[in-house]
Amino acid sequence: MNRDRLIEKLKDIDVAGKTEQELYTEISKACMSEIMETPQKAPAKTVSYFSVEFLMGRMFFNNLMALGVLDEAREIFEEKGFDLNRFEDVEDAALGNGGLGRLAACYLDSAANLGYPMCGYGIRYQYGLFKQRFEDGRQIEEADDWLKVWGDPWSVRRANEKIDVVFKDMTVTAVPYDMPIYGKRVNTLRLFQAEGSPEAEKISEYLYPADDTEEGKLLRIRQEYFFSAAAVGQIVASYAKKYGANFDRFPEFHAFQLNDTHAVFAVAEFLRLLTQEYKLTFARAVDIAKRTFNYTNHTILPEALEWWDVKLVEKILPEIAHILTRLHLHAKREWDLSYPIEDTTEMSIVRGGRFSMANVAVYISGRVNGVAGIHTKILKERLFAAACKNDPYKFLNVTNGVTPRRWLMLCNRELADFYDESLGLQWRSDLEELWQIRCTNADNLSKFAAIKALKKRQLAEYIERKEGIKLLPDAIYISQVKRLHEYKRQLMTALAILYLYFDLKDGKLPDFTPMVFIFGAKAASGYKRAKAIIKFINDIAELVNGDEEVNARLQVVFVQNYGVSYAEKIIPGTDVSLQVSTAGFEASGTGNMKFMMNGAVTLGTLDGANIEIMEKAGGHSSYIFGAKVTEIEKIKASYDPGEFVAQDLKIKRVTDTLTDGTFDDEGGELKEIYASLFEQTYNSPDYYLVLYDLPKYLEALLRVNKEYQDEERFARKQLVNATRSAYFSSDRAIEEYAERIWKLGGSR
Ligand code: 26Q
Repeated sequence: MNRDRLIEKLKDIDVAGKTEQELYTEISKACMSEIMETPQKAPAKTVSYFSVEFLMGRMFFNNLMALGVLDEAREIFEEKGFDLNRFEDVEDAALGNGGLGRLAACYLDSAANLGYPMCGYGIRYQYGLFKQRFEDGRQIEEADDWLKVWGDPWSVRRANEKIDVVFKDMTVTAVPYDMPIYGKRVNTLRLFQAEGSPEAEKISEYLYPADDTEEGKLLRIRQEYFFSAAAVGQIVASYAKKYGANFDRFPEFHAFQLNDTHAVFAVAEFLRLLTQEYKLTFARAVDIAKRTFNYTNHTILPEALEWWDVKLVEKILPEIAHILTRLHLHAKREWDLSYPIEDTTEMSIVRGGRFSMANVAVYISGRVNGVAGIHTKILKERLFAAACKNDPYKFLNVTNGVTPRRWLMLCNRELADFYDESLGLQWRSDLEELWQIRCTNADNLSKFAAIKALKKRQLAEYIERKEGIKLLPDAIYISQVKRLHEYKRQLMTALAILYLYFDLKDGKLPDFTPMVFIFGAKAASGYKRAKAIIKFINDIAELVNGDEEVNARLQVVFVQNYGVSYAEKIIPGTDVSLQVSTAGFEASGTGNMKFMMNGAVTLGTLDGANIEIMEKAGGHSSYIFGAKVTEIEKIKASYDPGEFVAQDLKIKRVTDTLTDGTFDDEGGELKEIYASLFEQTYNSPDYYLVLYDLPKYLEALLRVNKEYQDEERFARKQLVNATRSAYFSSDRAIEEYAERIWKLGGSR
């Protein structure tokens, strides 16, 4: 890539008479042509990252920054009378639900920037994650036709590299679209589009509309096999072209990473190809697969584990079902030889007429990792205890990370500029340098505080434009942005806000610093209770914001259509990051890391990566509360939420609002929430300990409220968080994967 030449190309672009979209395409294409001409060193070993989700967000600003032309491009087009910020209307590439998909995007970014060869494989959904708006406080979903207005200039269709994927009832053509990932090397994200017939096209039409529960099983199986088989087919064919049918050296050149179990059919397809096309014995093929595949687990929620009915798989993929069954027997025989006295039922690939995709992944993988220390511990002690007992070295932890390019340099360039001025540019490639910033230095503190205030103003302007709500200017900005799920406990925050509201009305909080609560979350379309919680929070917002007695001190806003681009605004403008999941349920969290990097303090439970974040930031710079993982079981044994609430009338007053007519409940949503807290539903009453942890949550919030009054001291806590966040860079995470899992050694 030739930067000067690119600048010249940009200067040559004429803006007159062009639509925004035409200009967007032209500028993007100019960048693409430079990217594509960057020469590539042939890699020694390549990582193939299999993921059914890639939540890339907006590529325009990120890529211009990566190419080092963002500032100059802004100036060039400014002079021509065009403000590049108008491209903030470009749709996000939202081909993912949440954490797992965004992690894949961060990892692609880091691998490219560190120079590791990695190719992402996934599906090019025609419609990404639904767009969300609120009507009467309720979530309305709309199809995300992300290509319609702006197209996709950042990808190249490779029709000549298409490949057929065969199902029993149809053959589907997988057409690759390649998106270059620009860094020290140019890597590729290859997304397959399904073509050939109207039924075929359905496979890549929609992102599976859930991040946790089940829906449309057959289509989901088709999606999973579709992209896994296309990717494996191409990788294996290109290897065979070079080395023939001798696959002994395959693991020298390829490491496969399964981003959760959603691509486990890749294992079966790999075995199918090696045994049927290349005539290896089954045992030989399994041996090679074992040296190639690795698996990352992202959730321990039982309802999110993949179990596919053998009958269902047989129906559309009989050979694949046969291979998985054969693998089951193969594994059993191996276990009988290696651990004859152990009970290995738990590790079984087929159980009760279903394939356990997690057990396939664990059996075949050289390395299995969790995504935060405590999560990996739970995997080893509970979910995969039997497998771990027999093969402890297979399991390891790699705590997640997020890319500091998008989540600091791009979304908070003021903070990045401050670091440049203080430290020079070295920190940009080594975040550990940030430890050198002195957090007690008055000059540093006032500069940091000014940046935080500016980012808060920018956020307030943005929210006013998008939602029509004016945020209080002099308040603590507290954000809870993430998918809506009971275990993440947005409901607990809602109840805490109501509690504060009543206290304020009763004049019980005399020195209260104004607080603004910012929510952002999408609820899975079939997840009724999550949708009810959105409705409840919007009801509370209406009550609080409309009450002249309190609305100068308390404010609630639930932003619509939260996603990557919204996050880029909210995170830098936040003082306090809420990470309040029930201990043991959030595998890691990655939003928590983005907030830390931008100098928000964490108010949260000892769950997922919060634990490690609070370790790095120190107890004085974090607000920890709530039941610990080790206590949960004991608490639950004797916990009765009805009794609990009866002992605290102020909490009872808050939960009573769900049924006492404080809010209109025509749709019955609030009653349903009430039932979830006090009755046996699909879970035991208050399964996630919302009420149990509420008093301690309130204490923590009030501690923040009080300590924020000493603004300088609070800014110090924030700066400590920002400057100690290096560990949560995805560069660190990818280095760990490269060394401990992929064995990339000399491959860059
Ligand atoms: C399950 C069964 C059938 C169909 C789909 C699914 C399914 C789909 C998506 C199950 C899980 C997901 C997504 C999980 C996810 O996003 N997990 C998050 O991963 C992050 C990255 O590691 C963590 O930080 C979060 O803690 C974790 O919740």
